[in-house]
Amino acid sequence: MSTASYPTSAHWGSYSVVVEDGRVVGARPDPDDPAPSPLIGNTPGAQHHASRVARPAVRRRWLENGPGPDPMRGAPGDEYVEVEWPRALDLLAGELDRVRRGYGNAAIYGGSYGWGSAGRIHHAQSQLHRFLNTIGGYTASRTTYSHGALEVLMPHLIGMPGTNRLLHRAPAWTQIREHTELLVTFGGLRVSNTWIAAGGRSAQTAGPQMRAASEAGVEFVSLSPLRDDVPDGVKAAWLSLAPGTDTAVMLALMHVLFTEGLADTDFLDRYTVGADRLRAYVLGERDEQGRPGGVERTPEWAESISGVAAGELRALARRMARCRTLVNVGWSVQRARYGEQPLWAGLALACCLGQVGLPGGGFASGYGSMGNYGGGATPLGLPRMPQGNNPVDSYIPVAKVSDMLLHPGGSYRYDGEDRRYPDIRLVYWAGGNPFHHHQDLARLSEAFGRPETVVVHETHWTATARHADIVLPATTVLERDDVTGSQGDLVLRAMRKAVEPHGQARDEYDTYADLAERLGVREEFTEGRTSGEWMRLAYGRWRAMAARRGLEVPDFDEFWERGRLEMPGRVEDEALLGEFRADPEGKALRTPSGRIELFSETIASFGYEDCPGHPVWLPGPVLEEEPELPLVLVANQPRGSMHSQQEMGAHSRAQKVRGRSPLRMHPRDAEACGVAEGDVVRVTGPSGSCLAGLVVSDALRPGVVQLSTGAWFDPSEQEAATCVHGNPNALAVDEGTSSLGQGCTGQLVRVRVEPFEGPVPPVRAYEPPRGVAPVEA
Ligand SMILES: Nc1nc2c(c(=O)[nH]1)N[C@H]1C(S)=C(S)[C@@H](COP(=O)(O)OP(=O)(O)OC[C@H]3O[C@@H](n4cnc5c(=O)[nH]c(N)nc54)[C@H](O)[C@@H]3O)O[C@H]1N2
Ligand SMILES: Nc1nc2c(c(=O)[nH]1)N[C@H]1C(S)=C(S)[C@@H](COP(=O)(O)OP(=O)(O)OC[C@H]3O[C@@H](n4cnc5c(=O)[nH]c(N)nc54)[C@H](O)[C@@H]3O)O[C@H]1N2
Ligand SMILES: [Mo]
Repeated sequence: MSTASYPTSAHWGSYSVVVEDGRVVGARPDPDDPAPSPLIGNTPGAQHHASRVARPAVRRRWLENGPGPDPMRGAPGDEYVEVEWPRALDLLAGELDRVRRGYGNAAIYGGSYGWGSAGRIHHAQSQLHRFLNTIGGYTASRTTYSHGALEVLMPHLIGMPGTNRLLHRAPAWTQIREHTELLVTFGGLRVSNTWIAAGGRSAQTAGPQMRAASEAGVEFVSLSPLRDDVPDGVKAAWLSLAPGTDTAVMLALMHVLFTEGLADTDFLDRYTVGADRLRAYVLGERDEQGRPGGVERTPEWAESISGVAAGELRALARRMARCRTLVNVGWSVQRARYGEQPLWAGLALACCLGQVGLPGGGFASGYGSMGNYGGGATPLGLPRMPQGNNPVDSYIPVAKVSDMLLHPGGSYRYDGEDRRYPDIRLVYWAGGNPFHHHQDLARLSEAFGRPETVVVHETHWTATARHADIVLPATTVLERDDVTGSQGDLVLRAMRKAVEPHGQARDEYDTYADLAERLGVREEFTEGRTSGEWMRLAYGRWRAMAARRGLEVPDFDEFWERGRLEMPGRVEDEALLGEFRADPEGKALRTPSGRIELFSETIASFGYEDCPGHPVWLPGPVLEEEPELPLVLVANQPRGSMHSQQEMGAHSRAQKVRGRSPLRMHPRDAEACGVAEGDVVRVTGPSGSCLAGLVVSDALRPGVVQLSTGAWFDPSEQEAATCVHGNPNALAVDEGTSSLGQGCTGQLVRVRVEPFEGPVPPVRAYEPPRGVAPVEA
């Protein structure tokens, strides 16, 4: 028997896999990782799981009837035919050619949202986009499910793309420990979320750093519906608030600052525009349109909405004004209807405190949402696979995918534009699982019935793969060479192949090269290189860029031999908008006013009722009393996995209750609903239902239940529930944050919870579809 250990990396960290006789049998944390993520325990079970895609497969109905809309796509019992690679590639190349000639390249949807894997060369989206660009382009997607509202709103307010500066250059935890006295976080600081970073982190430092900050005396206040949104060992005051009410709380905190003379008027005058409009609104002198009259946004008013005591809010506002305070708005808070408002109000609140741009003070968004925030920054990017240019300018905001497929030519509003959906004939997805991530899965299933052809590359038979006409098996990171790293982590890592590909799985690069060959553009796609040669080239280009900045890194061979390198040029002392604070004229922001826009003429000119010219209180749909749906469900990120990936692995499985995702509920609510610990329950929301396993806990605010995302969508017993496995998107509502951002709103939904009567149906989510032969790995 041969045993070896291979270092690898995933979005959930860097670790080693133990390989015995060609099979991954274990996962070992890196010895110098202070707090390794338990998600690595999912890898051995997932790598060789029976749900791996082993051979190219084509849906029988598509094969027999030809391309066309088909409401049967994804239906339980739908059958596949396994074919040889050359046949699959011929079919797909022919179909791509038919669609682009008949309808133009904009009829191909290649938005293909999703996290794929950590390696930067075999990055699924980059590969797909490079290929589609080579054959004439595609309809793309913009922004993310993570922070769609933020990405559109923030450039209007601070004149810089949010994700680059605002998020990645947030003050490091070391700076927080040194300078911050009070960290007020809306949406908690969920340590399990910090296990994740795009490209993975070399060591899980966020949890230990939060604890170190707490031990050093930084005070934490967590506003959240869950008490355990803060890591053990961090002393935090928990202000339990009703989901979707953060903006009311922020307006009330500003009310205290304005009425008690605590607002920093010098800062507001010098660095912001529109503070007077906002002040008049907060004090009830003006309504959201600037007309005389309105509601005074007092702490008592906010208490009646949020449930946080007025006295607590007054005390908090006073403390915030006295201390060096950092206001963090977690991304979950904006992943809901009117999600732009808490971001804008949070920034305005930080401006009223006058500490924006000071070390350890001001505004941030992303601590506790992902591991790299607070990790410091590097001026260098990462080696990457060049994607080329898309000659087609058609795109949608990413979370509009169902709308687009269901309403070709339909109109919608987005960031000041009146736009129309393209007419999509072919959907091409690689590295994402929309049947995990999108809201209202029954509607998404209907939408996937509309195009003529759906193509999916997958490692596993996900529900998305089961909605495809052509499914091509992709290698996992353990089956290929790659490099990775992540922003704010600064360690570039080699990822060496550890095992042979499962079945007939291939590197997507080679799949695209062969497709490009059939379409007469192999040379344009490959430029004569193998993927290994691209890796060297990408590294070499990155090294040259470093050299231009006077930074030295070893050559590729040395890096590959060593397995990792520290990226030079670490920056830890950033303060968001620090340069602007120091020199407001010379470093004026790229906003119309050159300042932070607490009132935006641009946004006001769009005339959106769901996002007017300054932050306002707009009660979202989860605050509408509905006797049929008395509870609010928080669909946050799972502790057991990253999204749907490796969700069948041991660590994730151990958290399930009777094979289903755990639904957490306060004991009082459990009693009222007539359900008990360990029960299989039915959760019903506006767009459908799912089954889940009950966990009773007093860490939740009464009236709130929690069912994290992740469960593989299982519609196999639809009489029992839309999904019998526990995917909250079976019941969530498919609606944008507002006409401005059109971001994902999957975090919150109204539900009812009932005992599930009758025989409990099996979970079939991981069984490959009919016609697919089992494979011994
Ligand atoms: N209700 C609700 N829904 C949400 C959220 C929420 O808060 N509430 N959060 C949202 C957020 S923030 C996000 S980012 C999304 C995440 O949603 P996704 O990013 O779609 O989720 P993943 O499970 O990571 O999907 C990645 C897929 O890529 C596959 N894959 C991995 N490696 C490769 C590869 O090399 N090649 C190919 N072809 N495939 C590969 C995996 O098997 C997996 O199926 O979910 C969103 N959905
Ligand atoms: N383990 C693990 N970690 C992950 C991921 C994963 O799948 N698994 N996904 C990663 C990805 S892609 C992303 S984008 C980030 C997302 O990062 P976030 O969006 O920050 O994470 P969530 O877990 O969705 O939400 C965090 C907490 O916000 C609280 N919350 C919900 N609604 C409200 C509200 O209205 N007000 C307030 N004040 N609090 C509220 C909930 O209690 C929840 O636990 O997480 C990343 N980290
Ligand atoms: Mo995300």
